[in-house]
Amino acid sequence: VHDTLRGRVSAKQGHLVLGGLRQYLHTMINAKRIIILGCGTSWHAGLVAEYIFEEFARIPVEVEYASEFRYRNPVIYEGDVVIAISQSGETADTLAAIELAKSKGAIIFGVCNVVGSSIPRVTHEGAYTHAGPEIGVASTKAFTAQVTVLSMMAVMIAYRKGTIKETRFREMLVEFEQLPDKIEKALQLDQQIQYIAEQIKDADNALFLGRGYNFPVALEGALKLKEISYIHAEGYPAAEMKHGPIALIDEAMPVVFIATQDSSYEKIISNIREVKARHGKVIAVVTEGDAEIRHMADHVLEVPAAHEALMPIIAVIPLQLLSYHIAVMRGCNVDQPRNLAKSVTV
Ligand code: F1P
Repeated sequence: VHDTLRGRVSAKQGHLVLGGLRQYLHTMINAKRIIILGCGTSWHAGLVAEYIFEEFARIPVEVEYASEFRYRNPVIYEGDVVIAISQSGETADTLAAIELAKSKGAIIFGVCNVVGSSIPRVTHEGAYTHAGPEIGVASTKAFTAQVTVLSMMAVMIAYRKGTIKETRFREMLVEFEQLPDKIEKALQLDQQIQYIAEQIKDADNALFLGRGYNFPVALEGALKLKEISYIHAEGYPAAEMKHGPIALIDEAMPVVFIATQDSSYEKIISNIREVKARHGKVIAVVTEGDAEIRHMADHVLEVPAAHEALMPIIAVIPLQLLSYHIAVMRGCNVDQPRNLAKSVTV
């Protein structure tokens, strides 16, 4: 995906990446709803996809943990489209959820990383993320690649469905094209992130907050910190803070905001104010050149501007690096965290 985006992405090349979509494009375009299934990081990628599919393609989307879906009695209609997301392609819960949906007549589309794994073999069609092997157990580049592929699917379906016009489609292609360079820039934050990691590495808890497209990024940032550094972390939609988590905030609580300039920017600024008023330590991922949050937050991490729908692909990078450095400083094995398996096959 990275290589394809590096070259010129034309509608034709887009078709190549999403070759598997061709046969089921009409099914997707006409779908009454899409059910997205996954576990862990893959579920978070599904949440980002929900936002972009609904906004661009105007198709109702439900996102559910495969581990929950498989054990309840969900309503599945013949012709429902299920998108199953998995890095390993071996997750037992996702496989079981696919079998259940398939038995009720759903069309299953897989988004997997490992070529030839079990999930692509039981789906009707799919797209590989081609992120390369995940060396560590915790998914990182797989998330970036999953969200990229799902976003490309949503934009392409929206265009073919007519819910976005040619100009918007072209604008999005340029946005995709620019992603690799923006990701490179986000990776250059490494030294600054090391410094921040040093300041918060001894925390017992951390909170991650975001709105809109950045809400799933907050969930993913919290999951990465839990998985590899064993710090208890919670991700929340920032607007939910006042419904409970605000009680946790004091000077010992690092609060990571994903506060890039998008349609909820003003709202997230007031959330940052609320945390600062309670002496929380604010680390904010902001858009390059942001002048306002700089004066409020304890630390800011500037990432390049992008369309808000694609911001998760960039904004997650500093959070992955933050977890990585904290884990290393705490002496944790980042590649093989305790109790976690690369493929959860039972
Ligand atoms: C799902 C997952 C990963 C997580 C860990 C355990 O795997 O929850 O997101 O990082 O490796 O499994 P998958 O279905 O995406 O392979």
